Amino acid sequence: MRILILGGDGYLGWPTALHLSERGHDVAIGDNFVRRQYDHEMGVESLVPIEPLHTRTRVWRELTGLSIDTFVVDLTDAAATFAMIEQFRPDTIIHFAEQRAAPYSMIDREHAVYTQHNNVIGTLNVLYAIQELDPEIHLVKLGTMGEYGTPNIEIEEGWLDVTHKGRSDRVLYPKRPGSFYHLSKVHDSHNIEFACRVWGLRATDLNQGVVYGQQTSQTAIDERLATRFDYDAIFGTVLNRFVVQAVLGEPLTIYGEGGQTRGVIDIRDTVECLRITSEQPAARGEFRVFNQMTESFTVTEIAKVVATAYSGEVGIENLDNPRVESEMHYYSVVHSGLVELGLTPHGLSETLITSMFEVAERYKGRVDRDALLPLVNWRRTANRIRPS
Ligand code: NAD
Ligand code: USQ
Repeated sequence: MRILILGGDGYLGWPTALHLSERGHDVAIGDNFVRRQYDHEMGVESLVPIEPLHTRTRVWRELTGLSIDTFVVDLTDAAATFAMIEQFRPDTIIHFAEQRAAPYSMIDREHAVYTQHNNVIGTLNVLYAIQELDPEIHLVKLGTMGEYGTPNIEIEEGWLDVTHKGRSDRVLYPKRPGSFYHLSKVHDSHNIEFACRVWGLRATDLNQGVVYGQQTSQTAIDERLATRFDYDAIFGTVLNRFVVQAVLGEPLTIYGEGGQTRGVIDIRDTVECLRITSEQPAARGEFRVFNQMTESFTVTEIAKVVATAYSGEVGIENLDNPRVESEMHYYSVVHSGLVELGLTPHGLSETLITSMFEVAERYKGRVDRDALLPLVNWRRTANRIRPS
């Protein structure tokens, strides 16, 4: 199968490209490297050094004989997006290419507008390109569990059967997201569902939980194939941050009471979900939704798992929550669709966390401790991103 991976230079896109290449697919990557620019803007770097994309693909070819084509394309540029798809002629497009940090989208007006423009317009351009160039292409789009928020009823996989005043219908599950970033994903989901309904496109929306881990069997072959590891308060996700904080002897930063519950997934399961979904496409006209998470934990539980797994002393600090979110709530999620298609999930284990401690230990000299502090407050419309 010919698979075009948009955002293939990122944390998840790069390991997915390697996984699918190793499985015999013809893989190409499209990316504009804007994630590397955010690092310059924020004054931080991935904990683990990462090679330029051309070095990554060269090393992969030298080690395996497998080629990965690359396109330097900004998805908000419609002409370039159409040209890339016309040239590569994919069967499947996996779309990771968005600004993905909730705190980044909440810095100020400019970052909120950038995030929604980049994400929503990029996805619209991809939808138009598919419809005009080849409507058989299966779009596999990364959504997020945060689209749903934390409703007081069970979260279904995308759709909800409703009976209201004696009449019944099947509707898109109501959304109540928690940042302008998460909202951009809701807007994407609606646009994609509409394109499936009116043009008969085929799409799978993967509402993914918070990802943890840094290595897959392919990235571990050679350090030049490593994917990024973000630990800062803007791009770093909770479990990855807690691992780095433990190794540095810094307290684990629980925001608020810590009762907020999130679905999580191991990076090795992420890449496998993408393979399974690509190899078993949605039908024409179908907007298929899966909840791509394997377990859920409160933030306090995640902190305790990390503290227990670490051999040294670990402090835990409850900070005033910089976000506006429920800190104690009901959380129950249906996530059987991907398992039914063949996913065998990895549970969060001490072995995995121990391997992350090893990575953090090796590179801890690269950490900028100031970048650990959460400075973006949801209640403010203009935030500093560095301590003054
Ligand atoms: P990332 O920022 O590391 O990677 C995204 C890639 O997309 C980057 O390489 C970036 O340069 C590229 N990109 C962004 N805008 C682009 C544009 N306009 N044109 C071309 N390329 C562009 O993010 P990630 O952590 O790998 O996440 C990938 C996807 O998965 C995102 O859509 C994110 O919302 C979703 N997701 C991530 C997580 C997580 O925990 N990391 C969880 C759930 C969902
Ligand atoms: N949190 C802490 N302490 C920290 C960092 C985070 O308590 O040091 C809390 C947050 O308040 C939040 C939870 O942990 O309640 C998750 O925060 P996060 O930064 O790990 O994740 P989030 O902002 O939701 O975003 C990440 C990815 C995003 C993806 C999302 C999946 O950056 O791309 O969409 O996870 S989900 O959370 O399911 O929406």
